[in-house]
Amino acid sequence: MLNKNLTLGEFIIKNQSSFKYSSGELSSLINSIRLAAKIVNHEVNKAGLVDIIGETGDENIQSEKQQKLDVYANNKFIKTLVNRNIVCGIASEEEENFISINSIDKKNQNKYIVLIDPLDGSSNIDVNVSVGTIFSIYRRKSKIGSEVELNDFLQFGRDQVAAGYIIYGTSTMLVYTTGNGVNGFTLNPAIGTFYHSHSNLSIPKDGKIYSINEGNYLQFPEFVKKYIKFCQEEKNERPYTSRYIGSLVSDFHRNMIKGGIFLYPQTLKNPNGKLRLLYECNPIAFICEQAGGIATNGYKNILDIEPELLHQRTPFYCGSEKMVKDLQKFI
Ligand code: P6P
Repeated sequence: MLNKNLTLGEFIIKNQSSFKYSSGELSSLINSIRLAAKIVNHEVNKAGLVDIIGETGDENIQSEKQQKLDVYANNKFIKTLVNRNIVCGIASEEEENFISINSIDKKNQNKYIVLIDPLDGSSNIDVNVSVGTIFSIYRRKSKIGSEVELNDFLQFGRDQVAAGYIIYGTSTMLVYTTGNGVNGFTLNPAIGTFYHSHSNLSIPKDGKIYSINEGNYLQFPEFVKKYIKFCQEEKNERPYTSRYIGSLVSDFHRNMIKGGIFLYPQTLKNPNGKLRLLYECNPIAFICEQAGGIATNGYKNILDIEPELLHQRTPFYCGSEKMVKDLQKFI
């Protein structure tokens, strides 16, 4: 039963017994992400007013132009997580290598690592379109107290203990799962509190929205071209509609609420796909599956892809079960 007066903090306490690991640490983890989300939200919302929009002139390791808010968000999430003394390692889209907290605090006994895309969809910042933060949480595999290792980050998506996103949209929402369903919390900016607004989110089994950048059509694999034509065929009793915001969190969130499929195939420019496995596709896939949807690279469930590189990319198809299965029929 949804209680919209329940705050995120109260929800975590109420449900921490369902988290199979030490509840206190998870609560601290989600609470530190909540704090960072409020700080970043404040900057995103006023970005138009101060000189924080625009490019820093630097490039991140993806050789994408870094927007100032990207850098700001990255620094805030890392600082909040380090200061709260909760995790032993952090990996970020904006950082070439992972950050070992152990090297900062030798007594670090923390068990969790976080992978994060601090500001996804950043190319939309200057045009005032929704952007988001995506996070993925694992328990470390290496010995507690030792230096965190690359293998702590290269874990199967299926082994995530929690994952979520913040969407800085018409309202700011934090959506996350710890493996017991998906819940959404909406920020009341007047008092800076997230309230439980969406209980046990589930993706409709079918839908009519397909989200893809059709500008790359000529480069798509044949099965994707066939699926797009299937969606556009006259005979459909309810015509499909194409919706593409160009911000993964926003496109996925809409599809989760209304039903739909998001597609980012490989292209000539990105032969392995554009989206990153560890801090974009795996967390979204975990949420998608928890909400009753499917997330695949076309051939394999995203959560079962063995990671080899911190910033590796993958083709990504996710959303309503029937729509993803319809797509796979064309493979
Ligand atoms: P394109 C944003 O840069 C992003 O990483 C995702 O949020 C989004 O889904 C995708 O890239 C958009 O890419 O090539 O269609 O602009």
